[in-house]
Amino acid sequence: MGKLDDESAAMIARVLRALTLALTFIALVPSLSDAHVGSPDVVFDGKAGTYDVRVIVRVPSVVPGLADVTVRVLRGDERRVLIRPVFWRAGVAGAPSADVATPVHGASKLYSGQLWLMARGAYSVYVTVEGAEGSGTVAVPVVSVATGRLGMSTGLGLLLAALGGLLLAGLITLVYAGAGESVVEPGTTIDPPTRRRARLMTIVAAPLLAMALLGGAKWWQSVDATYQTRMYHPLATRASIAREAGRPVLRFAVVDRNGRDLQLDPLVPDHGKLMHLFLIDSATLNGFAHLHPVYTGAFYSPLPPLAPGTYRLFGDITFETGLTNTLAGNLQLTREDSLLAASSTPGDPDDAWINASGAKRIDRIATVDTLADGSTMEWRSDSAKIRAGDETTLRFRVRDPSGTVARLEPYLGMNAHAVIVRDDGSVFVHLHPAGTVSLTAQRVFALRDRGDTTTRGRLKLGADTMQNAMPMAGEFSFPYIFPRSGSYRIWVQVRRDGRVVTGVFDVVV
Ligand SMILES: [Cu+2]
Repeated sequence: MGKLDDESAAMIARVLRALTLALTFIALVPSLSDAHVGSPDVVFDGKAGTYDVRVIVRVPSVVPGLADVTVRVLRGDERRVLIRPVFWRAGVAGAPSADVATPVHGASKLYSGQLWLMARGAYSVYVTVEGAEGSGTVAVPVVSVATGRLGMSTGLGLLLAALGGLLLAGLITLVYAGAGESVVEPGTTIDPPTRRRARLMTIVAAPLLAMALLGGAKWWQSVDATYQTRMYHPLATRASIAREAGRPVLRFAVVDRNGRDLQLDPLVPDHGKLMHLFLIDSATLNGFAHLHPVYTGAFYSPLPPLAPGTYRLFGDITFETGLTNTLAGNLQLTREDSLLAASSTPGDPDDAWINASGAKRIDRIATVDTLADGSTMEWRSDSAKIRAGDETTLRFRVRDPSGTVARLEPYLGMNAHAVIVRDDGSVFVHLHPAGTVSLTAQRVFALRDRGDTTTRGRLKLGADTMQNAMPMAGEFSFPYIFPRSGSYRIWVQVRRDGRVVTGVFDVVV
C-alpha cells in the first residue's frame, strides 16, 4: 500500500477527531436509575405438586434482561428442576420450552438458572419439580419492568471509540487504495491522473461514511429515547381528606401530569379487596393503618383514628394482567382531622390500625411484643444476623394470655400478614407466609392458562374463594430478602377471636 499524501492524511485526521468526539459523547450519556418502593427480589415459599419449594427470582433492571432464578427444594425427593418464563399475553402455549436448572455446586437440593424476560409486563416463572413423587409445577408471578439503563464505562467507551476510528480510517484507506494502487500493475508507480482520481474518490467517500456513522448514532439515540419513555415510573398520586357528613374521608387518586384524576386499567381484587392501603407515620413510624378503600374513580376510605402528622401511603393493587403495583403517596393529617376521626367506624371489617412503638429486635434472643388483646407475639431467634441481599426466614409465634400457642382465624385468607418499611420510606413490602408474590396474580395466571378470558382478553373472575374459616396455627414464617442495610420496622397482623391484632418489631439489617 502506498503512502497517503499529506492532504488526505490531514482530512482523515479531521474526520477521525470528529468521530472520536461523537462516539465519546454517545458513550458518556449518564445511566439513569429509577426510584421505586424498592424491594425488587421475588421470594416464594409454597408447593410445586407435593414438593415444598422456595423460589427466589432476582429480576433484571433492564428489559430485555436476564432473571436469576434459585429453587430450593425444602421437602421431597427431587430428580431435577425445570424453570420456564411465561408472559401473561402469550400464556403457556406461547412460552419458550423449559430449561433444566443446574444443581448449585457445594449445596444440596439447591438449583439455579437464568431466564430471559423479553417484554415488559406480568410474567410468571413456572417451576417444575420432577422426582420420586411425580412431577409438580408452581407459577411464581414476576413483574418485568425496566427500572434502569445500563451505562457504558468511560474506559470501554474510549476503547470502542478508538477501535471505531481505526475501522473508519481503514475503510477510507481502502477506498483510496481501491481507486489508486489497485488499478495499476504491481511494482509500478501511480501516474498523476490516477492519483487525482483516487484522492477525489476518497474525498467523496469520507463524508458519506461519516453520514452513515451519524445516521447510526441517531438511530441508537432514538432507540434509547424510546426505551426511556417506556421505563417504569411510579404513578403520580394525590391524597387528601374530604368531609362526608362531618366525618373525614381519605381520598387517594392516581393523577396525570396536570394533576387531574386518571382512570386505572381494570383491577382484580386481591384477598377480596381492590386495594390494600397502608398509612404509616413518616416521623415516628408509630401510627400504622391497614385499610381497604372502595374505588369509584378514586380510592375512598373513612379516616381511621390516627395521631396528627405526616403519613406515607402505600396502596397495593393488582391489574387484570396479573401485574401488581404499589401506589405511593403522602398525606398531612391535621389535628382537626384526627379529632374528627376519633369516633369513626371502619369502612371495611378487615381494616385495622395501631399507634405503638416497636419492640427492638435483639440478635439471637427472641423478641416479644404484647398485643392489644393481651396475647403475645414472639419473633423467634435465628442463628445469624440478618444481612441485606441474603434470604432470611422471619419466624413468629403467637401465644394467648395463658401462654399456650394461639389458634388464629384467617385474616384476609391467611394466618398472617407482614408489612416491612425502611425508616426513610424507601423500602415497602407486604409479605405473606408465601412470600412477596401476590396470590391473586398467581391465580390470574392459572385462569389465563385455562382460557377463562372474554373475547377481548378481559379476565372472568369468579367469587373470591380464598376466604375459609379453618383455624390456623399460631406459628408462621415469612421468607424475605432485605434489599439493603438500614433500620426497618415490621408490622405483623393476625386475627384472634374476631379481632385483628398487630405486633410491631424493629430490626437493623
Ligand atoms: Cu389488606
